[in-house]
Parts: sequence; C-alpha cells; structure tokens
Amino acid sequence: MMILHDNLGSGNGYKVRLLLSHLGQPFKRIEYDVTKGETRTAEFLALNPDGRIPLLQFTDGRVLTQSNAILFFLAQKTSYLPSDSFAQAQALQWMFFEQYSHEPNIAVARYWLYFLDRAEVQQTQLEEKWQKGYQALDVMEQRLGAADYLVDGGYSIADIALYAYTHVADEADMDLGPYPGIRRWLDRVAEQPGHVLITQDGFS
Ligand SMILES: N[C@@H](CCC(=O)N[C@@H](CS)C(=O)NCC(=O)O)C(=O)O
Repeated sequence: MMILHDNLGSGNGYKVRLLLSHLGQPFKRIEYDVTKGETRTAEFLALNPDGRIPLLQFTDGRVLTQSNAILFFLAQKTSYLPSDSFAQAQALQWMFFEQYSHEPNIAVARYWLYFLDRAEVQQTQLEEKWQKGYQALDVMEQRLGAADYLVDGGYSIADIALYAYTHVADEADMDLGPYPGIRRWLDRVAEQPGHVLITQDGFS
C-alpha cells in the first residue's frame, strides 16, 4: 500500500489525500508534527532532503514530493487531468500560480495564526501576506465569477490544488465574503464524489 507522509492540518498534504480519495486508492498515512521539526530528522531527510511533507512513498520504494507534482502524477489518465494538451498546460498554469502567488501568502498567514502562537506573529508581515493573498483571490475570482471550474472541461487537479488553502482562508483571518464566484466554486468542489474534509483522518 502507498504511504503518505503527511500532516493532517497541511493543505499541501490535503491535496494528495483528496485526490487519492476521489480515485478510491487506499493508502496509509504517517503523521509528522511540522511545528516540532519532525520532518527534519536524519531519517526523514534521507527520504526528502528538502525536509517537507507531503511525500508519497510507492510500494516499489520510489518517493515523490511537492504536492502539485504528486497530483500531476496520480491524475495521469484519469478525468482529473484533462486529456487535451492545452487544457493540461492550463491546469499547470493554475498550479504554478498556486505555489507562487497563493500558497506562500494564504497558507503562510494561516500557519502563523493557526499553528503558531499569535503573539509571535509580526503584524506588518501578516498584513503583507493578507494583501498578496487577496491579490491571488482577485485573480481566482476573475475566472470563477464566469466559469464553474479553473480549467475548461470540468473539475481537475487545478481545482484540488487551489481548493486546499482557499477553503480554509478564514483560518488565516481572511474574508471570502467579497468573492461570490469563489464561494460558489467551493460548494461545487465539496460536492464532488469522494470528497473528504481536511480534518478527516482514518486512512489506514
Ligand atoms: N511546495 C511544497 C511545500 C511543502 C511544505 O511547505 N510543507 C510543509 C507543511 S505544509 C512542511 O513540511 N513544513 C515542515 C518544515 O519545513 O520543516 C509542496 O507543495 O508540497
């Protein structure tokens, strides 16, 4: 059985859990406390020198890191990756956007507020994350105000990648009220067959 090295609160880990659940693929989950440096041990660094989860370990011993690369691999030849090559590139476009403009702002603000002691957080740094995070949401709203999903053709790994931290933006003290297109899309994603919550454990 595949092993997902993971942290239950992590949106990056959740992306992989969500796709595996859609695909009905069983996996075992190993939990790491990222606030206690558990991904920085010699044992874990031997698996991933970058010291981060998620890491998916296959039954033949190969490992894959980087949430969006894992999504891309697992989605091959499934409906979660469009077959048209231009639509595939559009999915990647959104996934690179997620890693450059969205996750470094919304996920980091959430991490500071949700996982660390709020008193340790510098207000000016937080405000910069919020400002850039809202810019990323503005970009998503332009698309989702007019389309059901991020890529033409339906629900895909692009939606999974961006859903992960958008649907918990409130935990970063961010308000999705001004984003009706995003809010409708969040509901659409949550209605997909095999949807699981970010808090859902019990994978064996
Ligand atoms: N770009 C990576 C980011 C992975 C990442 O930042 N993982 C965090 C948890 S969300 C982590 O393992 N942090 C532990 C550490 O840096 O020590 C991905 O998409 O998988």
